[in-house]
Amino acid sequence: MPLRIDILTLFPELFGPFLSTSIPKRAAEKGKVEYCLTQIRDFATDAHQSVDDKPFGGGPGMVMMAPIVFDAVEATEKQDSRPATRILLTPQGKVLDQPLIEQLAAKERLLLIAGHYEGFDERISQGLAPLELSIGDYVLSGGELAAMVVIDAVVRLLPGVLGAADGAADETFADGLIEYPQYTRPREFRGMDVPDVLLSGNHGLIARWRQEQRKERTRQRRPDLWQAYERKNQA
Ligand code: 6GU
Repeated sequence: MPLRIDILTLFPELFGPFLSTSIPKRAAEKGKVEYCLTQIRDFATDAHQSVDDKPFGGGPGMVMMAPIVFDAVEATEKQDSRPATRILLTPQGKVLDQPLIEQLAAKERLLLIAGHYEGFDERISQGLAPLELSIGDYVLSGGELAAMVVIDAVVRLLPGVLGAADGAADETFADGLIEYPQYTRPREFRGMDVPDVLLSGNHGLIARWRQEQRKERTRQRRPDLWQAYERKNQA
């Protein structure tokens, strides 16, 4: 059974080119994932098809209305008998990392709720109890780009999506270190050479050099990751 990913959004058209390109497309073509878009506005009930309203207590911006989001979630969930892992994309959520992505890739169904406007009525979190996820400490105008980030990071981990050659095993974050530097032709470019070790043909030496590069770059560029790596590997 493919992983089912439901996407609830006011802008389903944003997802078309993304889902029909590159790895997300390949994953669906290989039967590893199925994408199902739900237009939240289809669940509006007034003449103007409103999905948001002014905040009680005043203040700027508009707030997504709870009844409409509840109806959209419940109607979407009924389309399939498998229980969905509900995910609300919000800058108030837990910041995504690779271990969390790995957990999501092991589920059978994900339901992503992408909001727009200033935010969601609090009773959406309270009543639907979704996992609340953020993609970083900056503000986007909506959750759609964040939903695409989640989808891309998840589907590339599904078994059989990436070829054996470009497997997800030995890359950045698989073990908490960033990637080693890579080179391809030409051997010399504008006075910059490829490190000799990579041309040596000595695969053991190359593997050791790459691992040293990963550690050194992580130490210099991502002291936060380096601290976590050292803690994990001292025990
Ligand atoms: Cl998930 N949504 C919005 N609107 N802004 C964000 C975000 C999500 N993650 C980081 N910034």
